[in-house]
Amino acid sequence: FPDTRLTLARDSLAGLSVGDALGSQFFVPGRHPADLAAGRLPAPPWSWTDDTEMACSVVAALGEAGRIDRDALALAFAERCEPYRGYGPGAVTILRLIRTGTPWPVAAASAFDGQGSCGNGAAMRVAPLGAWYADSTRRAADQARASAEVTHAHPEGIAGAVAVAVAASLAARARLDGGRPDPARLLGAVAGALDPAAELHRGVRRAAALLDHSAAAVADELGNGSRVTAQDTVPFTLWVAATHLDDYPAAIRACVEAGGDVDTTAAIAGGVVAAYTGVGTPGGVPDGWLAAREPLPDWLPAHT
Ligand code: 8NA
Ligand code: MG
Ligand code: MG
Ligand code: MG
Repeated sequence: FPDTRLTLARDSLAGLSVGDALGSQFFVPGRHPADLAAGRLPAPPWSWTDDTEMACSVVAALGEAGRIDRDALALAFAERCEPYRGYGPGAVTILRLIRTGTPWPVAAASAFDGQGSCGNGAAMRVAPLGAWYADSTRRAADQARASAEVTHAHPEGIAGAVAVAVAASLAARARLDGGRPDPARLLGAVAGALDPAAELHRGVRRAAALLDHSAAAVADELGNGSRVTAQDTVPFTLWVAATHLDDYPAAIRACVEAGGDVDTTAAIAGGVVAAYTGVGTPGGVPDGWLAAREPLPDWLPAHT
């Protein structure tokens, strides 16, 4: 099973990083989602952003220790942060504090006037962790919470990570079992893993009630990440993943067409879907898209 874990996590990371890198191309003025629908891809290389940089640290942490050590993960995030990658303003401050010796619980709790961050940054990096724990949604949720806490002290920021990890765990499990999860059951299981008091719990349940709606209508009601919070990002993104679980390119197109925080919606949906489809398979991450993405850092654990 250890080799399987790394393969599932690396496939999810491929989908996450390609979604991030391709999605962020649509922030370039003059580039239109219709280009993607028509098969006109941006010229490579597609640079990845903070979403991928942090996800690589999560996968490396699992590869090294087999679990999340919060102190080590906080330091890895802080030391590997290349600030030009498009980090959120709260994240930049938290990571600078950690880098200069502030303990992560203090740094994370001080963000946003002591509320902690409910940014979508803990959710954007966590799908490969869910794929790693394909054998247990409970363990996926526990470890997602640990991976989130080092930067996101706000309960909604943490719930966003739990939701995405549980979805990716179920997607990877379905791949191993050779089944295809029903979208309503997948979203229902994700909602069941969340605190019923969380706004995100309501958002995911609402997503499950909108399965026969268009992506545009769902984004309109649930948000497309334009506020860059977990609550505004994760319900729509998991709706996309659940309804396009066997078609990676279609999931990415749905995120791009919805607009908003496109690097992050495409990273999250791409990470969950690729945990199910894999890479270079029918409906999977296209080999050509992977080749167009900027290479990942060389400190990542290799496929065995
Ligand atoms: P963060 O902790 O800075 O949070 C991101 C944003 O969420 C903040 O800038 C706030 O606007 C909002 N926010 C967070 N906590 C609170 C709160 N308690 N009350 C009110 N608003 C709050 O960083 P992060 O790592 O969570 O963010 C990740 C996102 O930043 C990703 O989308 C990533 O791609 C990047 N990013 C996105 C955009 C964009 O698409 N507009 C721009 C820059 C950076
Ligand atoms: Mg980004
Ligand atoms: Mg963050
Ligand atoms: Mg983003």
